[in-house]
Amino acid sequence: MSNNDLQPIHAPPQDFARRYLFSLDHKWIAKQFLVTGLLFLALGGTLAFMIRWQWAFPGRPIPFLGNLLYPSSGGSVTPSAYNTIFTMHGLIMVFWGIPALLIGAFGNYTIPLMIGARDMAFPVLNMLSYWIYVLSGVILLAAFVVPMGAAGAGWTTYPPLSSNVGMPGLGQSLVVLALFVVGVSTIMGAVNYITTVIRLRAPGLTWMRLPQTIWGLWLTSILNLLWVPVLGSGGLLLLADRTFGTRFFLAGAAVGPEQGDPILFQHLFWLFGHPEVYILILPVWGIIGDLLAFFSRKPAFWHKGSVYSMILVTVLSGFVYGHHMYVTGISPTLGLTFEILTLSISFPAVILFANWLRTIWKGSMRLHTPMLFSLGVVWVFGIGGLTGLPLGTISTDLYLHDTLWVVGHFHLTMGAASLLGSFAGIHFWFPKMFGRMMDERLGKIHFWVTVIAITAAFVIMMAAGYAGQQRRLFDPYVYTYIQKLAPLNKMTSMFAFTLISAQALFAINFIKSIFAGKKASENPWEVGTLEWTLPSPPVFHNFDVVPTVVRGPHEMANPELSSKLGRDWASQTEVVDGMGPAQAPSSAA
Ligand code: HEM
Ligand SMILES: [Cu+2]
Repeated sequence: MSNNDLQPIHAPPQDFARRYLFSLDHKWIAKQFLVTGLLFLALGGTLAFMIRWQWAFPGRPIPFLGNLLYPSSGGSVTPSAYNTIFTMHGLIMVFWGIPALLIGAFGNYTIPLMIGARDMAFPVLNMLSYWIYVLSGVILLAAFVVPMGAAGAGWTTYPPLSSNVGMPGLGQSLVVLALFVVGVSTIMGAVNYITTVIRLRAPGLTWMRLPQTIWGLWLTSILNLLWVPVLGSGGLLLLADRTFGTRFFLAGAAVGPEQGDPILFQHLFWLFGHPEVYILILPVWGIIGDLLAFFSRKPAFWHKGSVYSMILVTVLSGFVYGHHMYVTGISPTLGLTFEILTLSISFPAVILFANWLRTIWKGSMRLHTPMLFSLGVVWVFGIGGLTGLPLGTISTDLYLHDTLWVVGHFHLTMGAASLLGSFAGIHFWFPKMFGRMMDERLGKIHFWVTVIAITAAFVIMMAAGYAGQQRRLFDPYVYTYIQKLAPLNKMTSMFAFTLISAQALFAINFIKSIFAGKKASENPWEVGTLEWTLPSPPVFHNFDVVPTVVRGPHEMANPELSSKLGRDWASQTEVVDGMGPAQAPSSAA
């Protein structure tokens, strides 16, 4: 039974609801995730603006939004409102913004097209995963309008602060419920992605012929499947504490004889929480692993080594979470074990990094916007990765824990890298998604302003952290030792304001190009992966005939092939006389 039979061609739907709302087409669902994710990023960015305003001009009314949101305090933020701002900023960025882009949009769009499939293995599950994501977003937003406001216990939601004692009111419960529901959507997506890559690869598309983009997304889906349920279980127990008066995470005299344990929640949170940082970066590693090769016009250096490194990081990511808990009174032996495991995870990361540098080395680079953003990821991830070492090491972490060094570090490795990686992916696949090109000039201006401002904003933040400034402080300047850091904080905020406002350039470019961008050809970037063998945009059922793959994803600059084809790239399906592998293998081993 060939793949052609395995995946019958469905006729495109006719009615509006099936076509635009409850579509089963992975390409449309990808666009739904893309637009919804961008809106949540905009909300997360607005909250970041408010944080940085408060640190630059403590107590001064927030421009544009202050009077609307905080009329009772004359438009300026109150201490409890500030707790809600950074908590919801972190949660929205990590659970509703970035994953919708990297996993929801790119996963949905690229997986079937890059493996030669007509759709996901479970189209209905796919459609439902988007609408359950939307439902979780509605529950989350509802928390902003209930009495006493939304969650305010930090994105880590640690009890007892996140219990009824620390955060009375419905808001915190709604946010924990929203986290549980977005987790359900994530697991649905993971099941779909994992099955599709295993079952629907085109004939000849062996595992090592898969583009790194697909490896990144596939491994991320495995992490989601393994670790999101752990967060879900912690959330349910916390909801039980808040709603039914159980005491899973409550301890102390007031609790009575049945003592719970707040530290237990931290274990459950970080068992998920550390793999989560790789869930947000593996798709980016995959995307830039391909794009750096495509735009350097060279094969990806040691492709196999990069794939094995991503696999090793995926495995190790579940064994290092204790580095978030060095200051919880963890036993020295356990602490040291987590320290060694944490530092060892840098080896595969360094191999990946070295492979990226070797790929671009002596490449004939085409500095189109997707390439610039990919190079931006290499840059911010390089700095971010290095600054993680003193946090993985117990002795230095005891000093740096909960300072702005931590905040700066994860914004570079998780925030900036996933943001720049998302822009690289959007600029790269936009022509295939919408049949038009994005504006390169606007794209380049957006890139340079963003990469300079994001580096400055987060590196300077680390300097404030090194000087001892703690995170999550409503007014840091109540502490005399932080008062001298006020100018530094003001400067950081100026860079953050520049960064946030520069995203308007992207919004203009994105919307304008959808309707008025230059028409895109089938393969504007001249690369060999399967999606670029299709029209821009592809037909509803993707492939008229499921292709047969005869080579890897990065066939570039092969002199023999170039002389035969008269160009420096070959597609994964192109059989070239006299060039191996001539014969197409019977099935996808
Ligand atoms: C637009 C750029 C951004 C700026 C200027 C920014 C700024 C900040 C600042 C200043 C804080 C510290 C708040 C405090 O400790 O009181 C913070 C916290 C946080 N940010 Fe961002 N951020 C940005 C983008 C992102 C992105 C893209 C992500 C995620 C992928 C992210 C995730 C987080 C998380 C998880 C926290 C911790 C919240 C907590 O302490 O509970 N941020 N952000
Ligand atoms: Cu970690």
